[in-house]
Amino acid sequence: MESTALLIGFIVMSIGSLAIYATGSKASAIRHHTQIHALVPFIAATAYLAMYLGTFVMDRGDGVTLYVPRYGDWIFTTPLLLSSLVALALHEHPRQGGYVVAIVGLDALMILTGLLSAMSLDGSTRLVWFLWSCAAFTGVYFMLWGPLRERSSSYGGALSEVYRKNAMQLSVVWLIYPVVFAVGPEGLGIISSAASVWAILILDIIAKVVYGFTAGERLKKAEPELSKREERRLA
Ligand code: RET
Repeated sequence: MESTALLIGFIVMSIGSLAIYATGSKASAIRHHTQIHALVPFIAATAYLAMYLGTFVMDRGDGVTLYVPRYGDWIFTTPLLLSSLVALALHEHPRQGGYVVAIVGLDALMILTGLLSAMSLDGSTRLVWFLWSCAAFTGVYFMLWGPLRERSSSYGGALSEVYRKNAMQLSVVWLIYPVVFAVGPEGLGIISSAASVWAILILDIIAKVVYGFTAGERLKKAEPELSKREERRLA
């Protein structure tokens, strides 16, 4: 059951990566987004291959299966997806480093403490790490909808609209991950291990492949405006 889902994950992510790169814009103002959006499913394909082969798939000690490559995937892919949004929000603002470090730092802590929660055998320890991970997650949302949204709005026009739409799509999909985790075997154990693997596969396809395409299409439409701004800045 699980192995079918893992194999599908490997195939969909590999093809998705190539397709996002092939169809994405290579215009200088936005090609970095295409490169990032294509790299994300390639990393996921690697993780799904590892999980399919059983590499770093282990028993927690109480019969619950831990899929460690999943966290290895997320620790690289979620910062990449966020960096693309930060780069968009701060298109022409100098000194973006602080924003990238803050949001990536919070995001990495969210994934690491999520792994600690999944690894914990004791129920209350698991809950504490889960809540701490949610606190970091709240910080990520705060950055996206507070300072970054404000910066992107200061440009107005297509740029701020693409930021708002991409950030909204990402925020809605990402919110479902902790819910699946909480009801899955690593959390409360309400749904089976197989159901949780399938649910995360669907989420991963939406958050990486579908997002890569739709975010890329929105960027393509805004490309003339973004290029014009870039030309003006370089002039
Ligand atoms: C965990 C468990 C603990 C609480 C929280 C979590 C959030 C995970 C998220 C994962 C997103 C992954 C994506 C991958 C695709 O590229 C670690 C499940 C808050 C938000 C979008």
